[in-house]
Amino acid sequence: MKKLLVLAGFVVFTACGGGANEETTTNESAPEVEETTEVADDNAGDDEVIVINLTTTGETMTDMAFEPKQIKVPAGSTVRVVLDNVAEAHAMVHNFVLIDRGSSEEIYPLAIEAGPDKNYIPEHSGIYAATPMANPGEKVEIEFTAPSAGIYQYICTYPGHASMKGIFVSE
Ligand SMILES: [Cu+2]
Repeated sequence: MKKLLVLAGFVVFTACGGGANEETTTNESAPEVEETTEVADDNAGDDEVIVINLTTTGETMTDMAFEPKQIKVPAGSTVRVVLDNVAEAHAMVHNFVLIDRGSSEEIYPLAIEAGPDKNYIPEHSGIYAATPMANPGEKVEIEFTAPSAGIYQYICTYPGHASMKGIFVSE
């Protein structure tokens, strides 16, 4: 009997999953059994987490980049950014830092001041969320509440990585 319920839950999840994907840029993670039972619950949707799979590509300072370069989520939603650093070169150390658009030039020097002990993440009112640094081949993640409606930016605060930028839209 229990098996039947779980199976029914899976069908529901799959149906919902299609719609939810429109909100995320990519969503390749296969639904876990635990999640399906959660969704089968009456509270489905209340504590939904939008998973954003973000990759950092490139092996040099000239071609390193975030992929995708734009993320769009509903304002106030719970977002989990999973940053997958697929690079192999040693200098390709990256993080994801969500900031107020236009504040990056102020944040970069502060990040260098903060240094490796603080993961190159300074104290700054324009920073909303940040992952730890991901070494080449490493995956890191951060869960946060999407800021109020507006256009934000995500950057990498590793020294010299100012060319890595993306647009984060809360709507
Ligand atoms: Cu970087």
